[in-house]
Amino acid sequence: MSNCIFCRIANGEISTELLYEDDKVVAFKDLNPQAPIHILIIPKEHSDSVKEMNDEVSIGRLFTAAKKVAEKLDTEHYRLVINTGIGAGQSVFHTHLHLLGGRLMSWPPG
Ligand code: DGP
Repeated sequence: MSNCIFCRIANGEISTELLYEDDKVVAFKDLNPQAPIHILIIPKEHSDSVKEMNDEVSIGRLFTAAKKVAEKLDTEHYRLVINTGIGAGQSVFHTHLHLLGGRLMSWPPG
């Protein structure tokens, strides 16, 4: 049994409603949403952060999946974020892409 929470979601050990799944990626709602739409898109294969992802195809597939999720949710304006490292706000050390939408967002972020 993995002690990585996102590995356990990706492999079905923790039952979670998936909004999207393919051979490399799953997507599900964030437990602590920061916007009306807040989805996490993760690779099934574990890496601590995007810094450890070296496979360009897998990195690309995260973004392709995010676009599909946005289309599925019919959201035209959205933000994609990858927090990398504690100083950038990363708290779960399994690479994930945040898809945020459904409200106006300011720039620069806080
Ligand atoms: P970050 O801070 O960038 O590492 O984002 C981690 C996000 O993961 C945070 O917004 C809360 C979310 N999260 C943490 N644990 C769980 C969980 O068990 N299930 C779900 N759905 N989301 C989780």
